[in-house]
Amino acid sequence: MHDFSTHNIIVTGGCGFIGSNFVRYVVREHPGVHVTVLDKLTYAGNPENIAGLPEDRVELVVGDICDVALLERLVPGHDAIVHYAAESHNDNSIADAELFFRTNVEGTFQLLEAARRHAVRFHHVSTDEVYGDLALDDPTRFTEEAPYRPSSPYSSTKAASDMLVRAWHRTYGVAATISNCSNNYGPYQHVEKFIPRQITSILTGARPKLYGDGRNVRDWIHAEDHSSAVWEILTRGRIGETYLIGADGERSNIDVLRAILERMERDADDFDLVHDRPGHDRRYAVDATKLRHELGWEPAHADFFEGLDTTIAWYRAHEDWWLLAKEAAEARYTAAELGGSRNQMRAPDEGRCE
Ligand code: NAD
Ligand code: TDX
Repeated sequence: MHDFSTHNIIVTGGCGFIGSNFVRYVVREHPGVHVTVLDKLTYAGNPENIAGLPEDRVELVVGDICDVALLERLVPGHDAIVHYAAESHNDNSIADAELFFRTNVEGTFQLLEAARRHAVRFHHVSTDEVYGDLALDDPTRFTEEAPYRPSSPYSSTKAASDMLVRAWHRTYGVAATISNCSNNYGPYQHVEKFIPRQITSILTGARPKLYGDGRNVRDWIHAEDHSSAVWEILTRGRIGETYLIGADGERSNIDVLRAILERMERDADDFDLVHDRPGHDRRYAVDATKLRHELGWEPAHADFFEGLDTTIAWYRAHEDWWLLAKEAAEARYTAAELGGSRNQMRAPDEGRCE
């Protein structure tokens, strides 16, 4: 049972990868809740992601979180805002950071102001990237007390948005919580991101591209487990607190890529090493003890390879969902190559995989 009313919630970014997973999760698991999705439908937002959900449970409002007049009309009458909307891709932020600043910082500011004016509960969805990175041999993991040390334009705007949420809670008493989650995977993820990019490259006959030496480590969690964790924090988390979300899923990029290649019956070396991402974070690792102990949360998709199998199967079966987006995403990568040669193949002597 939750101790405050969550009958009528706004989910920003509910047509994106993780936000739409949360909308589907709430509709499936919490029958009394109505969801208003506020989404600008950028290149990353797709109404298909929430298609087929009951009309009396989910309403889509197409709009910008920076639109104050829209927020003034929309927010009254809702119990909570669950804030997923963001520009979310590191590579895009390196090519052009301006929209990241506007949506991630200004957009969060406008939502906080609306939450303050109308005394609405606010949950802010953020990332473990605000803590910077760890060395491969560092025995520690990120905790809620780790210092903020963002590396990329994307993660610096997410860090700024977290700071706003903390200040709006302390200064104005906004009933806010924050979650910082590790790398998500699963169906409906945009094809610009690592796992779906590699799967769809293989499906379209292109060679996967691995940045740098491929030894960077990400801590993977299935998007379904992120959704269940956000629900627990929204309904039972302590106001003013931050919770890290992670499922002990540390893996190197090259191991993940080789697992994909093996499952798709391709040779283990059937990929290209390409120039590294500027400022590329080496390793993320999340310690989710607080969430597990305080709220009793546990991931349901603890087997990464099982999750990878169903994710590959989903992309195989949904080419109509991703093909146009794939062409556009690869065109963006090619344009970025012209600017920074980030994705150009390295000369053979520049680095090899072990
Ligand atoms: P996504 O890019 O797939 O989706 C973002 C959604 O936000 C899209 O539907 C887009 O249309 C919408 N949007 C963008 N700008 C908007 C604006 N100005 N107004 C209204 N809507 C707007 O992103 P995602 O991967 O689903 O990430 C969702 C959230 O989770 C982000 O806040 C991200 O920082 C956070 N997060 C992501 C990960 C991950 O692994 N992808 C991990 C931790 C946290
Ligand atoms: O083609 C690629 N080749 C490659 O080696 C791509 C797209 C990525 N990579 C590497 C870079 C990273 O080390 O794979 C790793 C994962 O890359 P992304 O999918 O771009 O994710 P990342 O930069 O780790 O950020 C993600 O997790 C944290 C999300 O995009 C963020 O929104 C989230 O906050």
